[in-house]
Amino acid sequence: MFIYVIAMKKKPIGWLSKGKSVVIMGLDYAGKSSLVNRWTRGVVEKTTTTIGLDIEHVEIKHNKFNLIDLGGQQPFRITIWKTYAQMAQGIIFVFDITDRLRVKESVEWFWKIVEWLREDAPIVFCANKIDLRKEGKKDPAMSLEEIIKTFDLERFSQEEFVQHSFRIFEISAKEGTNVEESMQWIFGRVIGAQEKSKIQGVMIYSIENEELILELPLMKGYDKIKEDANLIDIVEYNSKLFDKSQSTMQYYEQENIDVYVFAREGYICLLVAEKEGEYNSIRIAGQSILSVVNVLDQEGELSTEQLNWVIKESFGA
Ligand SMILES: Nc1nc2c(ncn2[C@@H]2O[C@H](COP(=O)(O)OP(=O)(O)OP(=O)(O)O)[C@@H](O)[C@H]2O)c(=O)[nH]1
Ligand SMILES: [Mg+2]
Repeated sequence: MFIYVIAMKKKPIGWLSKGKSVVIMGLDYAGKSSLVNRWTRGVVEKTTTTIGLDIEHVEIKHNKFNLIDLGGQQPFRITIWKTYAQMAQGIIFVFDITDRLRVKESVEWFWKIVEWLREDAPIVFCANKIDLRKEGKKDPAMSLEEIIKTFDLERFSQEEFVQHSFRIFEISAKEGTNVEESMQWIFGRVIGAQEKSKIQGVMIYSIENEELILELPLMKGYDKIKEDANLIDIVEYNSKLFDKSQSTMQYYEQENIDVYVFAREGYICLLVAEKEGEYNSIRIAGQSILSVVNVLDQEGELSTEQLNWVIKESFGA
Protein backbone atom coordinates (compact mmCIF):
# COMPACT_ATOMS: atom_id res chain seq x y z
CA MET A 1 0.00 0.00 0.00
CA PHE A 2 2.69 2.44 0.98
CA ILE A 3 4.78 1.74 -2.11
CA TYR A 4 1.72 2.25 -4.27
CA VAL A 5 1.17 5.64 -2.73
CA ILE A 6 4.77 6.81 -3.17
CA ALA A 7 4.78 5.68 -6.77
CA MET A 8 1.73 7.81 -7.47
CA LYS A 9 3.34 10.96 -6.20
CA LYS A 10 3.46 13.31 -9.11
CA LYS A 11 3.18 16.84 -7.81
CA PRO A 12 5.28 18.80 -5.37
CA ILE A 13 3.96 19.24 -1.85
CA GLY A 14 2.71 22.78 -1.15
CA TRP A 15 4.66 25.17 1.01
CA LEU A 16 3.82 26.56 4.39
CA SER A 17 3.68 30.32 4.42
CA LYS A 18 3.57 32.65 7.41
CA GLY A 19 0.28 32.58 9.23
CA LYS A 20 -1.89 30.23 11.17
CA SER A 21 -2.67 26.73 9.98
CA VAL A 22 -6.07 25.14 9.78
CA VAL A 23 -5.84 21.43 9.04
CA ILE A 24 -8.43 19.22 7.34
CA MET A 25 -8.52 15.60 8.44
CA GLY A 26 -10.75 12.59 7.99
CA LEU A 27 -10.57 9.19 6.29
CA ASP A 28 -9.81 8.92 2.59
CA TYR A 29 -12.86 9.47 0.36
CA ALA A 30 -14.59 11.57 3.06
CA GLY A 31 -14.64 14.58 0.73
CA LYS A 32 -11.91 16.79 2.20
CA SER A 33 -10.43 17.96 -1.10
CA SER A 34 -13.91 18.42 -2.54
CA LEU A 35 -14.74 20.69 0.40
CA VAL A 36 -11.59 22.77 -0.21
CA ASN A 37 -12.37 23.05 -3.92
CA ARG A 38 -15.93 24.03 -3.28
CA TRP A 39 -15.01 26.66 -0.72
CA THR A 40 -11.96 28.20 -2.39
CA ARG A 41 -13.08 27.96 -6.02
CA GLY A 42 -16.85 27.54 -5.80
CA VAL A 43 -16.79 24.34 -7.84
CA VAL A 44 -16.24 20.66 -7.19
CA GLU A 45 -13.71 19.53 -9.68
CA LYS A 46 -13.20 15.83 -10.03
CA THR A 47 -10.76 14.90 -7.29
CA THR A 48 -8.13 12.22 -7.07
CA THR A 49 -6.95 10.87 -3.76
CA THR A 50 -4.62 13.34 -2.04
CA ILE A 51 -1.02 12.23 -1.88
CA GLY A 52 0.65 13.60 1.24
CA LEU A 53 -1.03 16.96 1.50
CA ASP A 54 -2.12 20.04 -0.38
CA ILE A 55 -1.87 23.57 0.93
CA GLU A 56 -4.08 26.48 0.00
CA HIS A 57 -3.28 30.01 1.12
CA VAL A 58 -6.32 31.94 2.18
CA GLU A 59 -6.81 35.40 3.61
CA ILE A 60 -9.71 36.28 5.89
CA LYS A 61 -10.16 39.72 7.45
CA HIS A 62 -6.47 40.48 6.79
CA ASN A 63 -5.37 37.26 8.50
CA LYS A 64 -3.31 34.87 6.39
CA PHE A 65 -3.90 31.15 6.77
CA ASN A 66 -2.49 27.89 5.50
CA LEU A 67 -5.39 25.58 4.78
CA ILE A 68 -3.79 22.15 4.88
CA ASP A 69 -5.66 19.31 3.21
CA LEU A 70 -4.15 16.05 4.42
CA GLY A 71 -4.30 12.77 2.55
CA GLY A 72 -6.67 10.43 4.39
CA GLN A 73 -5.21 7.10 3.35
CA GLN A 74 -3.79 4.90 6.09
CA PRO A 75 -0.10 5.54 5.24
CA PHE A 76 -0.61 9.29 5.73
CA ARG A 77 -2.60 8.80 8.90
CA ILE A 78 0.19 6.89 10.57
CA THR A 79 3.01 9.09 9.32
CA ILE A 80 2.12 12.76 8.98
CA TRP A 81 -1.23 13.27 10.72
CA LYS A 82 0.15 13.67 14.24
CA THR A 83 2.61 16.40 13.30
CA TYR A 84 -0.04 18.43 11.52
CA ALA A 85 -2.63 17.93 14.26
CA GLN A 86 -0.15 19.22 16.83
CA MET A 87 0.62 22.36 14.86
CA ALA A 88 -3.00 23.10 13.92
CA GLN A 89 -4.65 26.25 15.21
CA GLY A 90 -7.96 24.76 14.13
CA ILE A 91 -9.21 21.43 12.79
CA ILE A 92 -11.81 20.55 10.20
CA PHE A 93 -12.79 16.91 10.55
CA VAL A 94 -14.71 15.50 7.59
CA PHE A 95 -16.87 12.39 7.86
CA ASP A 96 -18.71 10.68 5.01
CA ILE A 97 -22.19 9.95 6.38
CA THR A 98 -22.62 7.04 3.94
CA ASP A 99 -19.44 5.29 5.04
CA ARG A 100 -21.07 2.98 7.58
CA LEU A 101 -18.50 0.24 7.06
CA ARG A 102 -15.69 2.42 8.37
CA VAL A 103 -17.49 4.34 11.11
CA LYS A 104 -15.52 2.66 13.87
CA GLU A 105 -12.25 3.48 12.14
CA SER A 106 -13.32 7.08 11.72
CA VAL A 107 -14.31 7.39 15.39
CA GLU A 108 -10.95 5.99 16.50
CA TRP A 109 -9.01 8.45 14.35
CA PHE A 110 -11.18 11.35 15.39
CA TRP A 111 -10.38 10.87 19.08
CA LYS A 112 -6.72 10.26 18.33
CA ILE A 113 -6.66 13.66 16.64
CA VAL A 114 -8.39 15.34 19.59
CA GLU A 115 -5.72 13.93 21.89
CA TRP A 116 -2.97 15.38 19.69
CA LEU A 117 -4.50 18.84 19.40
CA ARG A 118 -3.58 21.90 21.43
CA GLU A 119 -6.15 22.01 24.18
CA ASP A 120 -7.74 25.22 22.94
CA ALA A 121 -7.85 24.40 19.23
CA PRO A 122 -11.35 24.78 17.81
CA ILE A 123 -12.82 21.80 15.98
CA VAL A 124 -15.49 21.75 13.32
CA PHE A 125 -17.02 18.37 12.55
CA CYS A 126 -18.34 18.27 8.98
CA ALA A 127 -20.83 15.46 8.37
CA ASN A 128 -20.45 15.42 4.59
CA LYS A 129 -22.46 14.15 1.61
CA ILE A 130 -25.91 15.00 2.97
CA ASP A 131 -27.08 15.23 -0.65
CA LEU A 132 -27.01 11.42 -0.57
CA ARG A 133 -29.75 11.29 2.06
CA LYS A 134 -32.60 10.31 -0.19
CA GLU A 135 -36.17 10.44 0.95
CA GLY A 136 -38.39 7.46 0.33
CA LYS A 137 -36.04 4.54 0.02
CA LYS A 138 -34.20 2.91 2.87
CA ASP A 139 -31.70 5.49 3.98
CA PRO A 140 -28.13 4.24 4.16
CA ALA A 141 -26.75 7.56 5.40
CA MET A 142 -26.28 8.30 9.10
CA SER A 143 -28.55 10.80 10.85
CA LEU A 144 -27.16 13.63 12.94
CA GLU A 145 -28.34 11.97 16.18
CA GLU A 146 -26.65 8.73 15.20
CA ILE A 147 -23.40 10.53 14.42
CA ILE A 148 -23.39 12.42 17.72
CA LYS A 149 -24.03 9.19 19.60
CA THR A 150 -21.54 7.05 17.68
CA PHE A 151 -18.73 9.62 17.89
CA ASP A 152 -19.68 10.49 21.48
CA LEU A 153 -19.63 14.18 20.55
CA GLU A 154 -21.49 15.22 23.67
CA ARG A 155 -18.16 14.96 25.48
CA PHE A 156 -17.39 18.43 24.13
CA SER A 157 -19.94 19.94 26.48
CA GLN A 158 -18.14 18.45 29.48
CA GLU A 159 -15.48 20.06 31.63
CA GLU A 160 -12.66 17.94 30.17
CA PHE A 161 -12.98 19.43 26.68
CA VAL A 162 -14.45 22.80 27.48
CA GLN A 163 -11.39 24.60 26.08
CA HIS A 164 -12.12 23.36 22.57
CA SER A 165 -14.75 25.32 20.70
CA PHE A 166 -16.68 22.58 18.95
CA ARG A 167 -19.41 22.56 16.36
CA ILE A 168 -20.97 20.08 14.01
CA PHE A 169 -22.31 20.97 10.57
CA GLU A 170 -24.14 18.76 8.11
CA ILE A 171 -22.70 19.70 4.75
CA SER A 172 -22.56 18.75 1.11
CA ALA A 173 -19.31 19.65 -0.59
CA LYS A 174 -20.96 18.59 -3.83
CA GLU A 175 -23.91 20.95 -3.62
CA GLY A 176 -22.32 23.56 -1.39
CA THR A 177 -24.75 23.17 1.53
CA ASN A 178 -23.35 24.72 4.74
CA VAL A 179 -19.87 24.96 3.24
CA GLU A 180 -19.56 28.71 3.75
CA GLU A 181 -21.16 28.48 7.21
CA SER A 182 -18.80 25.80 8.52
CA MET A 183 -15.69 27.52 7.13
CA GLN A 184 -16.76 30.91 8.50
CA TRP A 185 -17.26 29.32 11.88
CA ILE A 186 -13.85 27.64 12.14
CA PHE A 187 -11.86 30.59 10.79
CA GLY A 188 -13.86 32.93 13.01
CA ARG A 189 -12.90 30.80 16.01
CA VAL A 190 -9.24 30.74 15.03
CA ILE A 191 -9.18 34.50 14.53
CA GLY A 192 -11.07 34.90 17.82
CA ALA A 193 -8.48 32.91 19.71
CA GLN A 194 -5.83 35.18 18.26
CA GLU A 195 -7.62 38.21 19.59
CA LYS A 196 -7.50 37.24 23.24
CA SER A 197 -4.64 39.69 23.70
CA LYS A 198 -6.95 42.53 22.79
CA ILE A 199 -8.02 42.55 26.43
CA GLN A 200 -6.18 45.49 27.95
CA GLY A 201 -7.03 45.20 31.59
CA VAL A 202 -9.10 43.40 34.20
CA MET A 203 -10.85 44.64 37.35
CA ILE A 204 -12.67 42.51 39.88
CA TYR A 205 -14.95 43.96 42.49
CA SER A 206 -16.70 42.20 45.36
CA ILE A 207 -20.35 43.16 45.68
CA GLU A 208 -20.51 41.76 49.19
CA ASN A 209 -17.57 43.68 50.65
CA GLU A 210 -17.98 46.55 48.23
CA GLU A 211 -14.31 46.63 47.46
CA LEU A 212 -12.03 46.37 44.50
CA ILE A 213 -10.15 43.11 44.92
CA LEU A 214 -8.04 43.13 41.80
CA GLU A 215 -6.95 45.56 39.17
CA LEU A 216 -4.64 44.18 36.57
CA PRO A 217 -3.27 46.05 33.55
CA LEU A 218 -2.51 43.57 30.79
CA MET A 219 -1.32 46.08 28.23
CA LYS A 220 0.62 49.29 28.23
CA GLY A 221 -1.56 52.37 28.14
CA TYR A 222 -4.26 50.87 30.35
CA ASP A 223 -3.91 53.53 33.06
CA LYS A 224 -4.62 56.40 30.80
CA ILE A 225 -7.60 54.66 29.36
CA LYS A 226 -8.88 54.00 32.85
CA GLU A 227 -9.08 57.72 33.55
CA ASP A 228 -10.96 58.35 30.35
CA ALA A 229 -13.40 55.57 30.90
CA ASN A 230 -14.44 56.12 34.50
CA LEU A 231 -14.39 52.43 35.12
CA ILE A 232 -15.05 52.83 38.81
CA ASP A 233 -18.31 54.58 38.01
CA ILE A 234 -19.33 51.64 35.89
CA VAL A 235 -18.49 49.23 38.71
CA GLU A 236 -20.43 51.22 41.25
CA TYR A 237 -23.40 51.59 39.00
CA ASN A 238 -23.48 47.84 38.35
CA SER A 239 -22.98 46.86 41.97
CA LYS A 240 -26.14 48.76 42.86
CA LEU A 241 -27.94 47.03 40.04
CA PHE A 242 -27.18 43.43 40.94
CA ASP A 243 -27.30 41.31 44.02
CA LYS A 244 -25.27 38.20 44.77
CA SER A 245 -27.57 35.75 43.06
CA GLN A 246 -27.61 37.45 39.70
CA SER A 247 -25.55 36.58 36.70
CA THR A 248 -25.36 38.98 33.84
CA MET A 249 -23.29 40.72 31.23
CA GLN A 250 -23.33 44.38 30.26
CA TYR A 251 -21.53 46.19 27.54
CA TYR A 252 -20.39 49.82 27.52
CA GLU A 253 -18.93 51.52 24.53
CA GLN A 254 -16.43 54.26 25.36
CA GLU A 255 -14.50 56.55 23.11
CA ASN A 256 -11.31 54.49 22.83
CA ILE A 257 -12.29 51.19 24.33
CA ASP A 258 -15.07 48.72 24.90
CA VAL A 259 -15.90 47.71 28.46
CA TYR A 260 -17.53 44.38 29.23
CA VAL A 261 -19.02 43.88 32.67
CA PHE A 262 -19.72 40.41 33.99
CA ALA A 263 -21.52 39.86 37.29
CA ARG A 264 -21.79 36.50 38.97
CA GLU A 265 -21.96 35.04 42.43
CA GLY A 266 -21.13 38.21 44.28
CA TYR A 267 -18.44 39.52 41.97
CA ILE A 268 -18.24 41.97 39.15
CA CYS A 269 -15.54 41.57 36.56
CA LEU A 270 -14.68 44.35 34.12
CA LEU A 271 -12.78 43.58 30.98
CA VAL A 272 -11.35 46.55 29.16
CA ALA A 273 -10.81 45.66 25.53
CA GLU A 274 -9.73 47.30 22.32
CA LYS A 275 -12.57 48.49 20.18
CA GLU A 276 -14.37 45.91 18.08
CA GLY A 277 -12.65 42.91 19.57
CA GLU A 278 -14.04 39.47 19.01
CA TYR A 279 -16.96 39.23 21.41
CA ASN A 280 -16.88 35.49 22.01
CA SER A 281 -13.33 35.27 23.32
CA ILE A 282 -14.04 38.18 25.67
CA ARG A 283 -17.15 36.48 26.97
CA ILE A 284 -15.23 33.25 27.61
CA ALA A 285 -12.44 35.19 29.34
CA GLY A 286 -14.89 37.05 31.61
CA GLN A 287 -16.73 33.93 32.64
CA SER A 288 -13.52 31.96 33.24
CA ILE A 289 -12.11 34.70 35.46
CA LEU A 290 -15.27 34.79 37.56
CA SER A 291 -15.27 31.00 37.95
CA VAL A 292 -11.68 31.09 39.16
CA VAL A 293 -12.40 33.96 41.56
CA ASN A 294 -15.37 32.13 42.97
CA VAL A 295 -13.51 28.86 43.56
CA LEU A 296 -10.52 30.55 45.15
CA ASP A 297 -12.74 32.62 47.40
CA GLN A 298 -14.73 29.61 48.59
CA GLU A 299 -11.50 27.92 49.52
CA GLY A 300 -10.61 31.02 51.49
CA GLU A 301 -7.51 31.51 49.42
CA LEU A 302 -8.32 34.49 47.31
CA SER A 303 -5.07 36.33 46.92
CA THR A 304 -4.23 38.98 44.38
CA GLU A 305 -0.98 37.21 43.47
CA GLN A 306 -2.81 34.02 42.67
CA LEU A 307 -5.39 35.80 40.57
CA ASN A 308 -2.73 37.76 38.74
CA TRP A 309 -1.06 34.52 37.87
CA VAL A 310 -4.26 32.81 36.70
CA ILE A 311 -5.25 35.72 34.52
CA LYS A 312 -1.83 36.20 32.99
CA GLU A 313 -1.48 32.48 32.28
CA SER A 314 -4.90 32.27 30.69
CA PHE A 315 -5.11 35.43 28.70
CA GLY A 316 -1.59 36.66 28.17
CA ALA A 317 -0.20 40.01 29.15
N1 LIG B 1 -22.40 12.90 -3.32
C1 LIG B 1 -21.36 13.53 -2.82
N2 LIG B 1 -20.12 13.12 -3.14
C2 LIG B 1 -19.07 13.78 -2.61
C3 LIG B 1 -19.25 14.87 -1.73
N3 LIG B 1 -18.03 15.32 -1.36
C4 LIG B 1 -17.13 14.52 -1.98
N4 LIG B 1 -17.75 13.59 -2.74
C5 LIG B 1 -17.12 12.55 -3.55
O1 LIG B 1 -16.37 11.69 -2.68
C6 LIG B 1 -15.19 11.24 -3.34
C7 LIG B 1 -13.97 11.55 -2.51
O2 LIG B 1 -13.78 12.94 -2.44
P1 LIG B 1 -12.38 13.64 -2.09
O3 LIG B 1 -12.67 15.06 -1.89
O4 LIG B 1 -11.36 13.30 -3.08
O5 LIG B 1 -12.03 12.90 -0.73
P2 LIG B 1 -10.80 13.14 0.25
O6 LIG B 1 -11.35 13.13 1.61
O7 LIG B 1 -10.03 14.33 -0.17
O8 LIG B 1 -9.94 11.81 0.05
P3 LIG B 1 -8.36 11.60 0.24
O9 LIG B 1 -7.67 12.70 -0.48
O10 LIG B 1 -8.07 10.27 -0.35
O11 LIG B 1 -8.10 11.60 1.69
C8 LIG B 1 -15.18 11.92 -4.71
O12 LIG B 1 -15.70 11.02 -5.65
C9 LIG B 1 -16.11 13.10 -4.53
O13 LIG B 1 -16.74 13.48 -5.74
C10 LIG B 1 -20.58 15.29 -1.42
O14 LIG B 1 -20.86 16.24 -0.68
N5 LIG B 1 -21.58 14.57 -1.99
MG1 LIG C 1 -8.13 14.61 -0.78
